[in-house]
Amino acid sequence: MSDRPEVSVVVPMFNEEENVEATVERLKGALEPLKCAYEIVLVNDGSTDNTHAVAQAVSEREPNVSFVSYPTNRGRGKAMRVGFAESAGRFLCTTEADLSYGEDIVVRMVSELRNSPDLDMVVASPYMPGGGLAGVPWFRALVSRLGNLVLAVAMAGRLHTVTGMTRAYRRQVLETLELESDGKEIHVEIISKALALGYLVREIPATLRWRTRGKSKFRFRRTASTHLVLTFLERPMMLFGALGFLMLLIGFVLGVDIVVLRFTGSLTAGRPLITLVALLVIGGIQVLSFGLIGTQIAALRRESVKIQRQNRELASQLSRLGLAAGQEGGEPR
Ligand SMILES: Nc1nc2c(ncn2[C@@H]2O[C@H](COP(=O)(O)OP(=O)(O)O)[C@@H](O)[C@H]2O)c(=O)[nH]1
Ligand SMILES: [Mg+2]
Repeated sequence: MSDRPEVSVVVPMFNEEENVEATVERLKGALEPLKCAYEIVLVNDGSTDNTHAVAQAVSEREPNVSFVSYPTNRGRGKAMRVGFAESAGRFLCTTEADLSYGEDIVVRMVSELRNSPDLDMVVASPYMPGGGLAGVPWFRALVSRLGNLVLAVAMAGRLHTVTGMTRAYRRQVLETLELESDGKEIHVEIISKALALGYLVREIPATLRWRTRGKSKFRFRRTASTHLVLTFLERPMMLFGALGFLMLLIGFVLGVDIVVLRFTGSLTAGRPLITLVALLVIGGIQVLSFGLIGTQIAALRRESVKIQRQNRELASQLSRLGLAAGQEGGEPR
């Protein structure tokens, strides 16, 4: 394909040998009716099964399929970043190798971006009204629902689903974000940074179906810990505010008790209760102060995302100018 594709679909894969062929076929079937140039970018994230061979064969056979691969497993975030760097489309989509949301979701997301020129990013959302989960084991569903609820509050409640990977972006969004996550927390990182930059993000209702082929690579401890850290980085007051307030409240109630004991005459000097009240009040104020400082740091992080974006835009303007000057002077470099 000579001209730039309109749509790139990035599919990160870790041990997905059973899914590669069928997923490419289904995506092709969904993308053809769009009547535009498209590419499917398969990223083999150090699979230990036959994914490499199968994906390579598919990419050699199919003109619209490209394939990137590296030998060790680096995590979903890394795989997505590699896929983004390989993609040339005006719209970039990412979705699961097992097509948990079906193949049509890609077309629905791209249509949404095409029809709304102000919109920068679309998220397939099982947790918004109209969306849902189908056949997902209860523990996974519970963890995911709770996680998204907490993260949504941390992100000022503008979205219902922030951890999902099935999304579509206008190219410029991904070009301006400085992304660093290697794991699946990259999805939260992208939303957090995109919102900080004022990009318009919209959800569309979607149903996530549990995979029928291949195994889920979900690891509870890793996912929970990375996502909890992100929540508190995003909104430190959710931890420090609640804890500090609780300490002050208990300190206050016990303080009232001491005053009552003092006036009923049964307070003995040096009671441990007095020390406890002092500790709770001082500790509570301290923890709240941590929260305030953390909030300032979170605001600074958001500012630095904006500065990173300006730097990237300046750098690309400079390189365009440099290129133009080089062409004018006729000096080949
Ligand atoms: N979990 C995980 N997924 C990866 C990794 N590298 C690529 N992926 C792909 O990310 C997508 C989602 O993975 P899945 O195991 O279904 O995760 P789940 O949806 O959270 O259960 C699939 O396309 C995986 O093949 C990795 O290191 N870990
Ligand atoms: Mg999955």
